Amino acid sequence: MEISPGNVSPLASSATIQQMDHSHERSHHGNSLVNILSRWSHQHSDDEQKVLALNVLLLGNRQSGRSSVGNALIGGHEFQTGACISGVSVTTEYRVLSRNFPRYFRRQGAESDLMLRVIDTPPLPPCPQTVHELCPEGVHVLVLVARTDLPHENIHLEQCVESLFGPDWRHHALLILTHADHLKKAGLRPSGYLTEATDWLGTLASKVVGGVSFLDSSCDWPSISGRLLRDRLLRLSARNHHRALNVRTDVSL
Ligand SMILES: Nc1nc2c(ncn2[C@@H]2O[C@H](COP(=O)(O)OP(=O)(O)OP(=O)(O)O)[C@@H](O)[C@H]2O)c(=O)[nH]1
Ligand SMILES: [Mg+2]
Repeated sequence: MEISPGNVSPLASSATIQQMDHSHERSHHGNSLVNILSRWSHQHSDDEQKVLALNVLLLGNRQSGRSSVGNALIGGHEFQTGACISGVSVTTEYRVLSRNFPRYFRRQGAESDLMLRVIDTPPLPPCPQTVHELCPEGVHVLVLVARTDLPHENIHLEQCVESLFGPDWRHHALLILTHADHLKKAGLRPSGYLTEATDWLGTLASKVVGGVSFLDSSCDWPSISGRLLRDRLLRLSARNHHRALNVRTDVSL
């Protein structure tokens, strides 16, 4: 399911096109058809250059905090979160939410919107065919989500992404460790936590080129940490020249 709560949608731009064509038919001010169409196409291609659209895939185990991270990224509460009941995850189906952040950054000397397409997922393992259907042009950023207070889970996270995307996955990945409030309560610092972390988590943290972020949902992080996360994600994608990773559909996980 895909919802576009952001400010710009494909529907809005096609409506603009129709309106411009229509006003041209009624124009009596001497502008030739060719001039008007050429001006429109320049405007249109300028507009297209000013939007960077990135596919962002959330991956993690049951109750890792994936949907909460998705909410932080889009700066909202549209992804449903909550405790699982009778061992069943709250998120049982893939869900895509798009949000546009107008004039978010500058690119090639011009202001550009950032359009995030965030894909929330059921717990691991992911379904290659579904990921491919939702992102036929590939995934720009992989957001791996794990809990600080349950470090013995998620051991298969790295295996899953490697099988799904091949060895290049690490250049597109960042790791988010949720439930950071538990660290505070235990008197641990994030840096100390990582050096003490279980083998698989320490290894994963050293592999992800996008680095590690700690999140605490007991703070107001959808609005505050969301911005920091988006910045980090954008920097990572820029390092890859906004190239997307293709999904391997010939694997079974
Ligand atoms: N204390 C605390 N609770 C958190 C944090 N992040 C998420 N939670 C809570 O943990 C529960 C699970 O969070 P979700 O974001 O729904 O996790 P999920 O991985 O999407 O869960 P499923 O879809 O059920 O697999 C929810 O009740 C959240 O409110 C955090 O940083 N600290
Ligand atoms: Mg969820």
